[in-house]
Amino acid sequence: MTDPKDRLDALRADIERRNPGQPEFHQAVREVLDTLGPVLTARPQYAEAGLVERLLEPERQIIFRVPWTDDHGRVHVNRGYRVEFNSALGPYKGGLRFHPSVDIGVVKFLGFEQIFKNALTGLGIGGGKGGSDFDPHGKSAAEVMRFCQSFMTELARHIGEHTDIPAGDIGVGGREIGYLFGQYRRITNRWEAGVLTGKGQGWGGSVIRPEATGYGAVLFAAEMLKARGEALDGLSAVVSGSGNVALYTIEKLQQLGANPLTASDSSGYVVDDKGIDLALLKQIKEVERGRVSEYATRRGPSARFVRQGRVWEVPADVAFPSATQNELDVEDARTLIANGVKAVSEGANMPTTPEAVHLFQEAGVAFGPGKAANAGGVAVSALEMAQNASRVAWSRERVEDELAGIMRSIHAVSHETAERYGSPGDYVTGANIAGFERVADAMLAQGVI
Ligand code: NDP
Ligand code: 2IT
Repeated sequence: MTDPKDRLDALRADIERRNPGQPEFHQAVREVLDTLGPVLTARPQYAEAGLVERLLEPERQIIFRVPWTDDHGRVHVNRGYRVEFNSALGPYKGGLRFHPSVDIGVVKFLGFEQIFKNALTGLGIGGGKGGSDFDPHGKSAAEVMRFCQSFMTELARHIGEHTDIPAGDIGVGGREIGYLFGQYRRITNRWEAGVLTGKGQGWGGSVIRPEATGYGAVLFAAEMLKARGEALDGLSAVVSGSGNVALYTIEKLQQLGANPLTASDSSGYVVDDKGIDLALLKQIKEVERGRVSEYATRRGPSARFVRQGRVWEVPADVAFPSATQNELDVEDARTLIANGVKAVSEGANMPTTPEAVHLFQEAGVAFGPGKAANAGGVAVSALEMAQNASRVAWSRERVEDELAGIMRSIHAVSHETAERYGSPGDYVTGANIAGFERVADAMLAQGVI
């Protein structure tokens, strides 16, 4: 039989040839394939069943036109996507991203990662992702609503509580989920709460869902530190982004006694020597939908705005990339390591370039990959689905406890799997193999489909 390594190399080359112009998808695939050699050697039945080949091909890819009219009566046309990647473990589950950089390659990278992340939660959810190249920045609420309604008019026929359940991601938060849900309900004439997650708490949303991704990323960092006999309490932190994930990363860090010093957006970052004033940052980002630079203007002398700078140049003990893919490169990793960083926990999806990941691992920094570290968001989405199915709302304490338990269990299985396959402390290998095994076993049992 072919050596697994040769087979994986051939598969990678094949993916690059058959999916041209999709660098993010190639990167996500390469990062997973690079770690699967040992499991394919140990379990030849996976290779015999063509499992990796099947995993790499989405079950379905949907691309559609989204026409909408702006406040001045001008017509615009965007492109909408939903990639239903793998449903071996449950209905497709994953967010929607509205950002000008969205194309089919970006949606496929996110959908591919989602398969393994969702498997790691231990809950019954398959992997999918969607979105649009629509740019919400500078649009009025009425324009965002009309866009969401047009987007859902097409998407509605493809989704459903037993089929595919979207949620938020970059550019899609509670407001957008509300507009999308309203249009779905109007089109279908069904109160189908479980078709979208991240809903408002008065109409089917789960407590803690807005907080879950950021909270989970911090809990994962705490677990990594604990495994080394250390704790978050008293540590300084750098956080990138100032959206949903970043804000609740900062909140949980403060709850656990750490001191987050930074936040950023695509124009630059703020650093606050006294630690971030979260009430002010939330007011600017969540209420006023303003820019992070305004924080420095309003906070006073302890804070400054660094235009076009990267938060990674601020010395700190732990780092939380929470904005977007490839935002932390090899130069940034060198700087963080030189400044003595102990742990990096990815709140965003694939924010660290592969070369930077290797540098962290070589330097002995605890590195938590997004598939494991940011799985708290989708995990609480699955808990929202459970509440919707039973028409019961759980308490804050119950959801917080469940989230903490899931993050501990993702850490434990990633840690244990890395050890079992001869890479102790390598959470990338551990998370990839643990997620893969769960999906692969389900696919094996369900036959060649
Ligand atoms: P938001 O839209 O709430 O916030 C995104 C933040 O990242 C903003 O501060 C934004 O700045 C910044 N950002 C986005 N794109 C870029 C870019 N190309 N360059 C620089 N800055 C950028 O999104 P979320 O907080 O929900 O998502 C952040 C990351 O977390 C993403 O990678 C997402 O996939 C991931 N994630 C999200 C989950 C969730 O539950 N929401 C769950 C798991 C992962 P600006 O406003 O200037 O664009
Ligand atoms: O990347 C992600 O895990 C998300 N954007 C959340 C997906 C979800 O279905 O809650």
